Amino acid sequence: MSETDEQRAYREERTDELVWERARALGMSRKRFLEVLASGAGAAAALGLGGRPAVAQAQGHAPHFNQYANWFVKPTPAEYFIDHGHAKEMRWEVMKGRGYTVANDIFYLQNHFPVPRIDPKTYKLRVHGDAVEREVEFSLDELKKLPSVTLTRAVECAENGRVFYAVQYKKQMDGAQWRLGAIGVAEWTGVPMRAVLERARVKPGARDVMPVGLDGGQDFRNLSARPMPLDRAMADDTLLVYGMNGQDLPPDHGGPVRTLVPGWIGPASIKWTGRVEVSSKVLISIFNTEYGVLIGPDYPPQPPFPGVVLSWQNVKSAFELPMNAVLPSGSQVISGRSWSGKSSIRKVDVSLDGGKTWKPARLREPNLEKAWVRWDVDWTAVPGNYAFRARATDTLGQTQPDKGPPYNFHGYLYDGVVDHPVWVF
Ligand SMILES: Nc1nc2c(c(=O)[nH]1)N[C@H]1C(S)=C(S)[C@@H](COP(=O)(O)O)O[C@H]1N2
Ligand SMILES: [Mo]
Repeated sequence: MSETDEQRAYREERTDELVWERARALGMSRKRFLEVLASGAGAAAALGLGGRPAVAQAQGHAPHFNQYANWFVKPTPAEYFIDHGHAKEMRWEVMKGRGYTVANDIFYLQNHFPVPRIDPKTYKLRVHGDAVEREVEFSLDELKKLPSVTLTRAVECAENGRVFYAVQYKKQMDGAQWRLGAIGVAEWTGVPMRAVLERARVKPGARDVMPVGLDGGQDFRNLSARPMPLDRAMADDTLLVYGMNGQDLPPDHGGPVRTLVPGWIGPASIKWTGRVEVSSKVLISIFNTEYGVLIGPDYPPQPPFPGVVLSWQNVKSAFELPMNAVLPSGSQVISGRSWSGKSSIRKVDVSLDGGKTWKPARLREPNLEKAWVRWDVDWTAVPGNYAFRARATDTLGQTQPDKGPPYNFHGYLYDGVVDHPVWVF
């Protein structure tokens, strides 16, 4: 389904509003601004303020060259990744027999712009806004001198599982056709965002906090930014991260410094964080208006937002197998992992016969909140075709439904129990 007229009108109006704010800051009169608008030149373009983000552009037309050739720094070999252009999905079969965390070279990727190369020696993090008493800056060394925290947590894209909307609604969504590999768990090292904000002395009226990425140019529309309420920014586990699995945070994953908001949708965890704005007003960015919002008939707009603004990820499961797996007959161990954005997993039920019979899987330690749990079941396979299913329940009682959430325009948060086709020879 394409964007409705109403959605488009909403979006365009909002863009004009933001462009006007910027124009005013540049000293333009309202009269002149309306003239520019009326000229049809496109206010943003006329003001020299950059075009549409790559996410939108990428969907419009087939490129005549590989525009993503230099998008990432690390190699993204086909044995580890499914190629979605601006995103690289982890192949689940690669995790079989591996440890709890995902190694840096296997961790999935998603960018809206090419990876910016930032010199750690000159890198600065700025904290500013109308809700701090003073603006402060930190070099990487200064950040590293603050008491550090190390946490093992997932980062998961809100689009994870999107391809299954196509199965459920017989209609393909726009954008990357992710299966379930838009998630990874790593051991992150950094400093609590709270420690950094406290240095700037947060005022009592503070409301929203927005980390802003250094990629995509310094566009006033904050193309690589996503606000969160103050309490989430001050939470113990919201970090400014500079280490991943014991190494310096790699450029692809936001190095030298990224934000980590465990359990929340991927774009909350802003990579290459260059500044953090603390505001007394509600902040908006493209990722809580155009994207990062459930938009559709079942999600009433919450003005100024066009639908339900996303925060927490939900409960999902994946088998450590290729999508159409071919297995030998005989006894073997079938394995997978399940996760919950908000908590840890209490149980996983597995069916190896398309839902006819179910049995509980063995859960292995560790089983961390906002990360995942590894599990397995024994199976004696005889030749034939099978559909594997897994259904996880977290400690809050959230369980995976038979079908995913009601249709939403971008295809976010698919958590339904899906068939995993397997052929035994
Ligand atoms: N600055 C910036 N941060 C970003 C993005 C981006 O394009 N720019 N992509 C977001 C999205 S949509 C996801 S899913 C995660 C992906 O993190 P990863 O590439 O480290 O796996 O980063 C988020 N943070
Ligand atoms: Mo994402």
